[in-house]
Amino acid sequence: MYSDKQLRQIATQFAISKDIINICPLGSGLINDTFKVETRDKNYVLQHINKTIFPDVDLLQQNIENVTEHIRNKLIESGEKNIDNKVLNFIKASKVSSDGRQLSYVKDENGEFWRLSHYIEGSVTHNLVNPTYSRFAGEAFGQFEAMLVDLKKPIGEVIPNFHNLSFRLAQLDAAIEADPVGRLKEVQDLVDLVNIYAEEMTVSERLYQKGLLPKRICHCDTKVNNVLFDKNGHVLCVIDLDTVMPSFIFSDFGDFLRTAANTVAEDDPHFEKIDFRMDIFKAFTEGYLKSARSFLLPIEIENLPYAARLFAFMQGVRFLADYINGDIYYKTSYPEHNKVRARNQMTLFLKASEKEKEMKQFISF
Ligand code: GN1
Ligand code: MG
Repeated sequence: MYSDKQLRQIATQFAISKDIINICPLGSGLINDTFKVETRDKNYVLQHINKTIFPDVDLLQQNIENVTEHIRNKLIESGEKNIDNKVLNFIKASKVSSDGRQLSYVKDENGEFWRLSHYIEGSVTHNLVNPTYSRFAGEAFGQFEAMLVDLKKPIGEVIPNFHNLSFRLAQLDAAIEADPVGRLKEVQDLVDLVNIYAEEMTVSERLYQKGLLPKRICHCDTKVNNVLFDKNGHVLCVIDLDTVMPSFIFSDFGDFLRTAANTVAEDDPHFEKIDFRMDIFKAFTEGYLKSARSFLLPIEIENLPYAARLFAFMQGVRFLADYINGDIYYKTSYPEHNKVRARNQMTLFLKASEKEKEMKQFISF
Protein backbone atom coordinates (compact mmCIF):
# COMPACT_ATOMS: atom_id res chain seq x y z
CA MET A 1 0.00 0.00 0.00
CA TYR A 2 2.70 2.46 0.98
CA SER A 3 6.06 2.40 -0.76
CA ASP A 4 9.30 2.29 1.18
CA LYS A 5 10.05 5.80 -0.05
CA GLN A 6 6.73 7.15 1.23
CA LEU A 7 7.21 5.49 4.62
CA ARG A 8 10.71 6.97 4.92
CA GLN A 9 9.39 10.40 4.04
CA ILE A 10 6.71 10.14 6.70
CA ALA A 11 9.07 8.81 9.40
CA THR A 12 11.52 11.64 8.85
CA GLN A 13 8.81 14.20 9.57
CA PHE A 14 9.30 13.28 13.23
CA ALA A 15 12.19 14.50 15.34
CA ILE A 16 14.47 11.47 14.79
CA SER A 17 17.72 10.73 12.98
CA LYS A 18 17.26 10.88 9.19
CA ASP A 19 19.50 7.86 8.84
CA ILE A 20 16.86 5.13 8.33
CA ILE A 21 18.25 1.65 7.58
CA ASN A 22 15.06 -0.32 7.13
CA ILE A 23 11.26 -0.17 7.45
CA CYS A 24 9.16 -3.35 7.70
CA PRO A 25 5.60 -4.34 8.74
CA LEU A 26 5.03 -5.17 12.42
CA GLY A 27 2.26 -6.81 14.45
CA SER A 28 -1.19 -8.10 13.57
CA GLY A 29 -3.71 -5.43 14.61
CA LEU A 30 -7.07 -5.39 12.88
CA ILE A 31 -7.38 -1.61 12.67
CA ASN A 32 -4.15 0.38 12.13
CA ASP A 33 -1.11 -0.44 9.94
CA THR A 34 2.12 -0.74 11.89
CA PHE A 35 5.78 -0.69 10.82
CA LYS A 36 9.14 -1.00 12.51
CA VAL A 37 11.59 1.76 11.57
CA GLU A 38 15.27 0.98 12.12
CA THR A 39 17.82 3.78 12.31
CA ARG A 40 21.56 3.59 13.15
CA ASP A 41 21.08 4.38 16.83
CA LYS A 42 17.44 3.50 17.68
CA ASN A 43 14.35 1.69 16.44
CA TYR A 44 10.82 3.07 16.27
CA VAL A 45 7.23 2.01 15.66
CA LEU A 46 5.46 3.92 12.90
CA GLN A 47 1.69 3.68 12.79
CA HIS A 48 -0.82 4.71 10.18
CA ILE A 49 -3.93 5.73 12.13
CA ASN A 50 -7.22 4.44 10.73
CA LYS A 51 -9.15 7.68 10.46
CA THR A 52 -12.43 6.00 9.53
CA ILE A 53 -12.41 4.41 12.97
CA PHE A 54 -10.66 7.28 14.76
CA PRO A 55 -11.95 10.42 13.02
CA ASP A 56 -10.86 12.71 15.86
CA VAL A 57 -7.10 12.11 15.69
CA ASP A 58 -6.37 15.13 17.82
CA LEU A 59 -8.52 13.79 20.69
CA LEU A 60 -7.01 10.33 20.19
CA GLN A 61 -3.45 11.57 20.53
CA GLN A 62 -4.35 13.97 23.36
CA ASN A 63 -5.79 11.04 25.34
CA ILE A 64 -2.70 8.95 24.73
CA GLU A 65 -0.37 11.78 25.72
CA ASN A 66 -2.30 12.46 28.93
CA VAL A 67 -2.27 8.79 29.88
CA THR A 68 1.37 8.11 29.08
CA GLU A 69 2.51 11.29 30.84
CA HIS A 70 0.57 10.35 33.97
CA ILE A 71 1.91 6.80 34.00
CA ARG A 72 5.45 8.06 33.38
CA ASN A 73 5.18 10.36 36.41
CA LYS A 74 3.86 7.51 38.56
CA LEU A 75 6.75 5.29 37.49
CA ILE A 76 9.25 8.03 38.32
CA GLU A 77 7.63 8.54 41.76
CA SER A 78 7.84 4.82 42.49
CA GLY A 79 11.56 4.78 41.67
CA GLU A 80 11.09 2.51 38.65
CA LYS A 81 14.18 2.03 36.52
CA ASN A 82 14.13 1.70 32.75
CA ILE A 83 10.97 3.74 32.37
CA ASP A 84 11.21 3.83 28.58
CA ASN A 85 10.54 0.10 28.57
CA LYS A 86 7.48 0.43 30.79
CA VAL A 87 5.39 3.07 29.09
CA LEU A 88 5.01 4.11 25.46
CA ASN A 89 6.94 7.19 24.43
CA PHE A 90 5.71 9.13 21.41
CA ILE A 91 7.99 11.33 19.32
CA LYS A 92 6.89 14.85 18.43
CA ALA A 93 6.66 16.01 14.84
CA SER A 94 9.61 18.19 13.78
CA LYS A 95 7.39 21.04 12.64
CA VAL A 96 4.91 22.83 14.89
CA SER A 97 1.28 22.82 13.76
CA SER A 98 -0.43 25.86 12.24
CA ASP A 99 -1.78 26.79 15.70
CA GLY A 100 1.72 26.61 17.18
CA ARG A 101 1.44 23.22 18.95
CA GLN A 102 4.07 20.50 18.98
CA LEU A 103 1.94 17.53 17.90
CA SER A 104 2.65 13.83 18.31
CA TYR A 105 1.29 13.02 14.84
CA VAL A 106 1.73 14.16 11.25
CA LYS A 107 -0.61 14.37 8.27
CA ASP A 108 0.81 13.09 4.97
CA GLU A 109 0.13 14.50 1.50
CA ASN A 110 -2.95 12.26 1.14
CA GLY A 111 -4.47 13.57 4.35
CA GLU A 112 -3.61 10.37 6.27
CA PHE A 113 -2.39 10.51 9.88
CA TRP A 114 0.73 8.89 11.33
CA ARG A 115 2.47 8.64 14.68
CA LEU A 116 5.84 7.35 15.84
CA SER A 117 6.92 5.87 19.16
CA HIS A 118 10.08 4.26 20.54
CA TYR A 119 10.40 0.56 19.83
CA ILE A 120 10.81 -1.39 23.06
CA GLU A 121 13.89 -3.56 22.55
CA GLY A 122 13.79 -7.16 23.71
CA SER A 123 9.99 -7.21 23.72
CA VAL A 124 7.85 -10.00 22.31
CA THR A 125 4.10 -10.45 21.88
CA HIS A 126 2.16 -13.69 22.23
CA ASN A 127 -1.19 -14.87 20.95
CA LEU A 128 -1.37 -17.74 23.41
CA VAL A 129 -0.07 -17.53 26.97
CA ASN A 130 0.45 -19.85 29.91
CA PRO A 131 -0.92 -19.27 33.44
CA THR A 132 2.32 -17.71 34.69
CA TYR A 133 2.35 -15.10 31.94
CA SER A 134 -1.36 -14.50 32.53
CA ARG A 135 -0.76 -13.77 36.21
CA PHE A 136 1.85 -11.16 35.25
CA ALA A 137 -0.52 -9.69 32.67
CA GLY A 138 -3.34 -9.51 35.23
CA GLU A 139 -1.10 -7.64 37.60
CA ALA A 140 -0.02 -5.28 34.80
CA PHE A 141 -3.58 -4.40 33.78
CA GLY A 142 -4.66 -3.97 37.41
CA GLN A 143 -1.68 -1.66 37.88
CA PHE A 144 -2.49 0.21 34.68
CA GLU A 145 -6.01 0.98 35.95
CA ALA A 146 -4.75 1.71 39.47
CA MET A 147 -2.25 4.27 38.16
CA LEU A 148 -5.01 6.03 36.23
CA VAL A 149 -7.49 6.22 39.12
CA ASP A 150 -6.27 9.72 40.03
CA LEU A 151 -5.74 11.04 36.50
CA LYS A 152 -7.02 14.64 36.50
CA LYS A 153 -6.65 15.48 32.83
CA PRO A 154 -9.73 14.69 30.75
CA ILE A 155 -9.93 11.52 28.67
CA GLY A 156 -12.48 11.70 25.90
CA GLU A 157 -14.56 8.81 24.64
CA VAL A 158 -12.65 8.39 21.41
CA ILE A 159 -15.15 5.83 20.08
CA PRO A 160 -18.48 6.65 21.73
CA ASN A 161 -20.26 3.57 23.16
CA PHE A 162 -17.24 1.42 22.35
CA HIS A 163 -17.96 -1.30 24.91
CA ASN A 164 -21.66 -0.60 25.35
CA LEU A 165 -23.31 -3.92 24.56
CA SER A 166 -26.78 -2.38 24.07
CA PHE A 167 -25.28 -0.16 21.39
CA ARG A 168 -23.48 -3.11 19.75
CA LEU A 169 -26.74 -5.08 19.72
CA ALA A 170 -28.50 -2.12 18.09
CA GLN A 171 -25.75 -2.07 15.43
CA LEU A 172 -26.32 -5.78 14.85
CA ASP A 173 -30.08 -5.18 14.53
CA ALA A 174 -29.44 -2.44 11.96
CA ALA A 175 -27.16 -4.81 10.00
CA ILE A 176 -29.82 -7.55 10.10
CA GLU A 177 -32.50 -5.11 9.00
CA ALA A 178 -30.42 -3.89 6.03
CA ASP A 179 -28.73 -7.20 5.17
CA PRO A 180 -26.80 -5.23 2.51
CA VAL A 181 -24.89 -8.14 0.94
CA GLY A 182 -27.37 -10.97 1.53
CA ARG A 183 -25.32 -12.78 4.15
CA LEU A 184 -27.96 -12.95 6.91
CA LYS A 185 -29.26 -16.38 5.88
CA GLU A 186 -25.80 -17.89 6.43
CA VAL A 187 -25.63 -16.75 10.05
CA GLN A 188 -29.23 -16.95 11.22
CA ASP A 189 -28.33 -19.54 13.90
CA LEU A 190 -25.76 -17.11 15.37
CA VAL A 191 -28.30 -14.29 15.34
CA ASP A 192 -30.77 -16.56 17.19
CA LEU A 193 -28.10 -17.43 19.75
CA VAL A 194 -27.33 -13.75 20.36
CA ASN A 195 -31.01 -13.07 20.93
CA ILE A 196 -31.29 -15.74 23.62
CA TYR A 197 -28.63 -14.05 25.77
CA ALA A 198 -28.95 -10.37 24.78
CA GLU A 199 -31.10 -9.27 27.72
CA GLU A 200 -29.02 -11.09 30.34
CA MET A 201 -25.72 -9.80 28.98
CA THR A 202 -26.69 -6.11 29.09
CA VAL A 203 -26.92 -6.13 32.90
CA SER A 204 -23.87 -3.85 33.26
CA GLU A 205 -25.64 -1.08 31.34
CA ARG A 206 -28.60 -1.33 33.72
CA LEU A 207 -26.35 -1.27 36.80
CA TYR A 208 -24.69 1.85 35.39
CA GLN A 209 -28.05 3.57 34.73
CA LYS A 210 -28.98 2.90 38.37
CA GLY A 211 -25.72 4.48 39.53
CA LEU A 212 -24.43 1.21 41.00
CA LEU A 213 -21.52 0.62 38.65
CA PRO A 214 -18.80 3.22 37.97
CA LYS A 215 -16.81 3.92 34.84
CA ARG A 216 -13.05 4.24 35.24
CA ILE A 217 -10.24 4.95 32.85
CA CYS A 218 -9.60 1.61 31.17
CA HIS A 219 -7.41 0.34 28.36
CA CYS A 220 -10.35 -1.24 26.46
CA ASP A 221 -8.30 -3.44 24.16
CA THR A 222 -6.45 -5.79 26.48
CA LYS A 223 -6.19 -8.68 24.07
CA VAL A 224 -3.10 -10.77 24.72
CA ASN A 225 -1.09 -9.38 21.83
CA ASN A 226 -1.41 -5.85 23.17
CA VAL A 227 0.97 -6.73 26.00
CA LEU A 228 4.73 -6.63 25.49
CA PHE A 229 6.52 -9.36 27.43
CA ASP A 230 10.24 -9.82 27.97
CA LYS A 231 11.82 -13.18 27.27
CA ASN A 232 11.05 -14.39 30.82
CA GLY A 233 7.33 -13.70 30.52
CA HIS A 234 7.41 -10.54 32.64
CA VAL A 235 5.29 -7.72 31.33
CA LEU A 236 7.28 -4.82 29.97
CA CYS A 237 4.55 -2.58 28.72
CA VAL A 238 0.90 -2.35 27.80
CA ILE A 239 0.60 -1.10 24.21
CA ASP A 240 -2.10 0.02 21.77
CA LEU A 241 -3.56 2.88 23.78
CA ASP A 242 -6.03 4.06 21.12
CA THR A 243 -9.06 2.96 23.03
CA VAL A 244 -8.12 4.19 26.50
CA MET A 245 -11.34 5.73 27.74
CA PRO A 246 -13.90 5.67 30.55
CA SER A 247 -15.45 2.20 30.74
CA PHE A 248 -16.43 -0.52 33.18
CA ILE A 249 -13.37 -2.37 34.47
CA PHE A 250 -15.02 -5.41 32.88
CA SER A 251 -13.50 -4.24 29.60
CA ASP A 252 -9.91 -4.90 30.60
CA PHE A 253 -10.62 -8.03 32.57
CA GLY A 254 -12.91 -9.53 29.96
CA ASP A 255 -10.98 -8.76 26.81
CA PHE A 256 -7.78 -10.35 28.10
CA LEU A 257 -9.58 -13.55 29.00
CA ARG A 258 -11.46 -13.54 25.71
CA THR A 259 -8.12 -14.01 23.99
CA ALA A 260 -5.93 -15.69 26.65
CA ALA A 261 -8.39 -18.26 28.01
CA ASN A 262 -9.51 -19.34 24.57
CA THR A 263 -7.67 -22.58 23.69
CA VAL A 264 -7.38 -21.33 20.10
CA ALA A 265 -6.93 -17.97 18.35
CA GLU A 266 -10.00 -15.75 17.88
CA ASP A 267 -10.21 -16.62 14.19
CA ASP A 268 -9.49 -20.34 14.39
CA PRO A 269 -12.12 -22.28 12.40
CA HIS A 270 -11.71 -25.45 14.52
CA PHE A 271 -14.63 -24.61 16.76
CA GLU A 272 -14.62 -28.08 18.33
CA LYS A 273 -11.22 -27.27 19.86
CA ILE A 274 -12.50 -24.17 21.64
CA ASP A 275 -12.64 -24.16 25.41
CA PHE A 276 -12.44 -21.56 28.17
CA ARG A 277 -9.34 -22.31 30.22
CA MET A 278 -9.95 -22.09 33.96
CA ASP A 279 -6.22 -22.27 34.75
CA ILE A 280 -5.74 -19.04 32.78
CA PHE A 281 -8.82 -17.47 34.37
CA LYS A 282 -7.57 -18.26 37.88
CA ALA A 283 -4.03 -17.04 37.30
CA PHE A 284 -5.13 -13.84 35.57
CA THR A 285 -7.75 -13.10 38.24
CA GLU A 286 -5.19 -13.54 41.02
CA GLY A 287 -2.78 -11.17 39.30
CA TYR A 288 -5.47 -8.63 38.52
CA LEU A 289 -6.96 -8.59 42.01
CA LYS A 290 -3.49 -8.27 43.54
CA SER A 291 -3.06 -4.84 42.01
CA ALA A 292 -6.69 -3.73 41.54
CA ARG A 293 -8.42 -4.89 44.73
CA SER A 294 -7.52 -1.69 46.55
CA PHE A 295 -9.78 0.46 44.37
CA LEU A 296 -12.46 -1.97 43.16
CA LEU A 297 -16.01 -1.96 44.54
CA PRO A 298 -17.60 -5.28 45.61
CA ILE A 299 -20.04 -5.05 42.67
CA GLU A 300 -17.10 -4.89 40.27
CA ILE A 301 -15.38 -7.90 41.82
CA GLU A 302 -18.59 -9.96 42.01
CA ASN A 303 -19.22 -9.43 38.32
CA LEU A 304 -15.80 -10.51 37.04
CA PRO A 305 -17.19 -13.91 35.90
CA TYR A 306 -19.88 -12.02 33.98
CA ALA A 307 -17.12 -9.88 32.41
CA ALA A 308 -15.30 -13.03 31.30
CA ARG A 309 -18.44 -14.08 29.40
CA LEU A 310 -19.43 -10.60 28.22
CA PHE A 311 -16.38 -9.94 26.09
CA ALA A 312 -16.57 -13.11 24.04
CA PHE A 313 -20.27 -12.33 23.55
CA MET A 314 -19.73 -8.68 22.59
CA GLN A 315 -16.89 -9.54 20.22
CA GLY A 316 -19.11 -12.19 18.65
CA VAL A 317 -21.82 -9.56 18.14
CA ARG A 318 -19.30 -7.13 16.59
CA PHE A 319 -17.78 -9.70 14.21
CA LEU A 320 -21.25 -10.90 13.26
CA ALA A 321 -22.49 -7.38 12.49
CA ASP A 322 -19.38 -6.73 10.40
CA TYR A 323 -19.88 -9.96 8.46
CA ILE A 324 -23.50 -9.08 7.71
CA ASN A 325 -22.44 -5.54 6.75
CA GLY A 326 -19.94 -6.91 4.21
CA ASP A 327 -16.66 -6.50 6.19
CA ILE A 328 -16.52 -2.75 6.52
CA TYR A 329 -14.74 -2.50 9.90
CA TYR A 330 -12.23 -5.26 10.59
CA LYS A 331 -9.39 -6.19 8.28
CA THR A 332 -10.10 -9.62 6.79
CA SER A 333 -7.89 -12.09 4.87
CA TYR A 334 -10.64 -14.12 3.19
CA PRO A 335 -14.40 -13.67 2.60
CA GLU A 336 -15.62 -15.83 5.49
CA HIS A 337 -13.13 -14.44 8.01
CA ASN A 338 -15.59 -12.42 10.09
CA LYS A 339 -18.11 -15.26 10.07
CA VAL A 340 -15.47 -17.64 11.42
CA ARG A 341 -14.47 -15.09 14.06
CA ALA A 342 -18.11 -14.60 15.11
CA ARG A 343 -18.74 -18.33 15.43
CA ASN A 344 -15.48 -18.78 17.32
CA GLN A 345 -16.41 -16.07 19.83
CA MET A 346 -19.96 -17.31 20.36
CA THR A 347 -18.60 -20.82 20.97
CA LEU A 348 -16.17 -19.41 23.50
CA PHE A 349 -19.02 -17.51 25.13
CA LEU A 350 -20.99 -20.74 25.62
CA LYS A 351 -17.92 -22.50 27.02
CA ALA A 352 -17.25 -19.64 29.46
CA SER A 353 -20.93 -19.62 30.45
CA GLU A 354 -20.69 -23.31 31.43
CA LYS A 355 -17.91 -22.34 33.83
CA GLU A 356 -19.58 -19.33 35.41
CA LYS A 357 -20.37 -21.15 38.65
CA GLU A 358 -16.79 -22.32 39.04
CA MET A 359 -15.55 -18.79 38.32
CA LYS A 360 -17.88 -17.37 40.98
CA GLN A 361 -16.66 -19.88 43.51
CA PHE A 362 -13.05 -18.97 42.80
CA ILE A 363 -13.74 -15.23 43.16
CA SER A 364 -15.57 -15.64 46.48
CA PHE A 365 -12.54 -17.15 48.22
C1 GN1 B 1 -9.45 -4.46 17.24
O1 GN1 B 1 -6.63 -3.36 16.30
P1 GN1 B 1 -6.77 -4.43 17.31
O2 GN1 B 1 -6.64 -5.75 16.68
O3 GN1 B 1 -5.86 -4.22 18.51
C2 GN1 B 1 -10.59 -3.74 17.97
C3 GN1 B 1 -10.85 -4.38 19.31
C4 GN1 B 1 -11.20 -5.82 19.10
C5 GN1 B 1 -10.09 -6.53 18.30
C6 GN1 B 1 -10.51 -7.94 17.94
C7 GN1 B 1 -10.64 0.02 17.83
O4 GN1 B 1 -8.26 -4.32 17.95
O5 GN1 B 1 -11.91 -3.73 19.97
O6 GN1 B 1 -11.36 -6.45 20.33
O7 GN1 B 1 -9.80 -5.82 17.09
N1 GN1 B 1 -10.25 -2.33 18.10
C8 GN1 B 1 -11.11 -1.37 17.73
O8 GN1 B 1 -9.39 -8.64 17.55
O9 GN1 B 1 -12.25 -1.63 17.30
MG1 MG C 1 -6.38 -1.96 18.97
